[in-house]
Amino acid sequence: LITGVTADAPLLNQYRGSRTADGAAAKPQRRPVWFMRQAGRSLPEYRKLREGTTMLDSCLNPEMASEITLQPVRRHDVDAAIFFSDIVIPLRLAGVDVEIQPGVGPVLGTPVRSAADVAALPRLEEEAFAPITEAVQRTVAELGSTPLIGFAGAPFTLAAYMVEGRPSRDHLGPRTMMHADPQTWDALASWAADVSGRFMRAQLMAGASAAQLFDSWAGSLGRADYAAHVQKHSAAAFSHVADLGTPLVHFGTGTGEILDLMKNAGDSALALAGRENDSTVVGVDYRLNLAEATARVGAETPLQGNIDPALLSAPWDVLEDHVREVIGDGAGAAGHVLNLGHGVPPETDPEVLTRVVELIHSIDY
Ligand code: 1CP
Repeated sequence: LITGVTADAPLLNQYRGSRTADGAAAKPQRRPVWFMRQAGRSLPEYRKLREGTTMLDSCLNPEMASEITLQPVRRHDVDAAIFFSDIVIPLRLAGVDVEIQPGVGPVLGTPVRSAADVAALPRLEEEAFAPITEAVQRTVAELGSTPLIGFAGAPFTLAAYMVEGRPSRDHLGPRTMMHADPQTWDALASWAADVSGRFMRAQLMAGASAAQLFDSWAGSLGRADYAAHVQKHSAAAFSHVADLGTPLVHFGTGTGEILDLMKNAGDSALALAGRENDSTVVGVDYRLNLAEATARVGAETPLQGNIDPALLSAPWDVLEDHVREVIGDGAGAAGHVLNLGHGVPPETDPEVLTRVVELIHSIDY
């Protein structure tokens, strides 16, 4: 049964396929929109607050993490907040030596490449989530009726950083490991699924209303590899939260060829939790037209996306035409939450984002 759908949560209505508890179509008051990476680099108030604090320290300071989460909601009037954190936070909480290097991204002191390395990974203790719980509770108290989205990195994307030890383009290390040493791969991906799933659960238990799994780099995998070596681990991550009744969102970039498998990863966790009638929300990147995405995943699947971030720097009329096209292409899906096809580029003019939100809210439907 779909519960908790209220007239004041247009985002959750769309995530649930616009259905109310009795199955009737609900018409939200406005078309919902939020932006991946809305919290952070493009905002001057973020850069000011972060001065002198490392990225991961700011994530683990509940007051700061909460304030950064709220900044884009105040500024842009978006329909959801995304929790300010990072996909490598569960690693740090477990005691793995990881940093976010400015201008680079996540870097590990010791990459994880052998069966012995995986066996030596520390256990993530439940108490370690205390700063996350506190930050989410503070944030939800301030947000009122605006939902907070929790998130985590999917096992493949997280493991990609762990094996490479730093950002990479082709993710050769993890892709080699899943074939050369499938047992070690499965052990590593299981560890990653456990910490990511529990990270999402901690956020939902503290008051977040939906959870998004970021498999940002899954687009480097062929269908056969995703199906054999990755899908079950992403399903396992979702299984940590599927019983909580909230919408689940699954996003990756360059994933047009595996979009149905990504939906199935979430749907299998929902089915295990007795939620056969709910569909995973599929996050679509800018490469795939939303009407084509619906053809690939089925009309019962709510979609999220997929404004091309590159067009945020194009002349306004070009951007406006593109946003209207995305809305038209998403009309055939059970629900549609507007978003970008990947994160906000750091150099984006924040006023353009505010204007995009105003445009989306002004278009009737
Ligand atoms: O130097 C800085 O100011 C830090 C930059 C930064 C920020 C603001 C990083 C380092 N992470 C974040 C926050 C963050 N990361 C959020 C906050 C909430 C929001 O969306 O507003 C989220 C959801 C993430 C998730 C994340 N981290 C992803 C998945 C999303 C995506 O963009 O694909 C990934 C791949 C990461 C790893 C990461 N962390 C930071 C960077 C620069 C990267 C990417 C590095 C790479 O290219 O491999």
